Amino acid sequence: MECASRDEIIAIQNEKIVKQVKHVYENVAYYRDLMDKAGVKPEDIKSIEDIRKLPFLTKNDLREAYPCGMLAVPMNDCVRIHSTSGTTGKRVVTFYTQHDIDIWEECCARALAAAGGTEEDVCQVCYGYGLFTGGMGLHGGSHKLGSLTLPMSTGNTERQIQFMQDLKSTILCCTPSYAAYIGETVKEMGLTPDDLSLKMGIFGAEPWTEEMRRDIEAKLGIKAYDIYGLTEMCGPGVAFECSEQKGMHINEDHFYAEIIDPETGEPLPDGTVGELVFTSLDREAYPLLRYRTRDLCVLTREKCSCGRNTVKMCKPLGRSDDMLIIRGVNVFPSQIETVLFKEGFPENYRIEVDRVNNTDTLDIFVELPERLFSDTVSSVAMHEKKLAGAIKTMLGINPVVHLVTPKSIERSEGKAVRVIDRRKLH
Ligand code: DLL
Repeated sequence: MECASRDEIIAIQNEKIVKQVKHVYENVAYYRDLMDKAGVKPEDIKSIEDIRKLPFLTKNDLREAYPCGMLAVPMNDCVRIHSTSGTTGKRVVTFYTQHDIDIWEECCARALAAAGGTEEDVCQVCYGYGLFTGGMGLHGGSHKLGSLTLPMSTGNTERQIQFMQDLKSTILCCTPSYAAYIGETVKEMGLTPDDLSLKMGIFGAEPWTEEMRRDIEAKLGIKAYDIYGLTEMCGPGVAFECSEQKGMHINEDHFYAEIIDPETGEPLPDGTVGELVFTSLDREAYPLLRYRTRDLCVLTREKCSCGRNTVKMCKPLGRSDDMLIIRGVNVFPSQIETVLFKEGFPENYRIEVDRVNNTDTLDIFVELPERLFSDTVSSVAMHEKKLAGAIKTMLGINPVVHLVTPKSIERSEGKAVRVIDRRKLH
């Protein structure tokens, strides 16, 4: 399937979308109302091209329909739920039939295989298990591939490393920030990558830069692959990197991707930055049509050296709702991370935004690398000034940089919280 031609992929999508729209219209009253309001009937959708006629869904719709309003099969037919972490408002709960689980695990198995994983591998899954989709998703993918699966979940990092050594784990699955933390702990334990058998990592669930990739690759002596997904579509495995490590192949036989202008909702051509929209083509229990992810992204359709013909998405450039507007300037945390790595500060950081006397403030706390820790106060001040200058060049606004003691910023075992915006509290 993964090496299907473009024509074959489109034929599959054409067939699936017609069935899926009918399934949703007949079984999800909430979406039927949206279609009726938009004046679209299932018969109007004859091929994947017609998808543009369908109304969008947003996270707000899912919250409104919480918990079962988007369910398209009887609850009895479902075998599992998962949920988003939902820091604000209601969580999103997503349901799966056995068929949905099978598809999801297949998608994750593809991701592992694309990175070179086989049944010979030992796959240590250190994404959180439970309602979060990371643990169970990669776990299922690893089983499907036939690898020996270590269901570690997060936490107890020294024990993770002990297992890694004792069971000779070859694949590590976790968030990139946890991978970096594991790398640090390996060093602290007096070990080097040569003491481990790791070959590759499957890292995702949060934004990470190319600089961070290189840092993790060096710390753990592995190749680090990106994996993308979201709870609303199934979880991890919607898209994954291949050996080329340039963009993530979307599992297009299950998910149809579009890029739209976030302001107008108009579709944008390949190669243009916009909001990523997904349609699940064959999910039974929780089939979302034209779901707006809020992730800003670019799609490309060039031929890939790995032989897959599926559309690729770039690393998400940020979320439209993660973008900070500081003194009127659009700032993505990833821009700051890129500068920090480039300037030789690959350790942990935290961004704090506040408003004092009606003016936005931007404070960036960065851990001192060990090599600079014994420096004099004046040389630390000089580094702070230099970093602030580099960030000003990138963003156009002046931050205050604070170099802090190594290891003083809290480490993350799941998704890292790097930004604290206190302005929302006012
Ligand atoms: O994070 C699913 C997942 C688990 C993906 C494990 C990969 C690995 P949610 O918690 O619903 O689901 O968060 C989804 O996380 O809309 C993106 O903003 C972000 N995200 C996910 N993968 C990546 C990635 C899981 N590779 C939201 N790069 C998405 C950047 C990512 N952001």
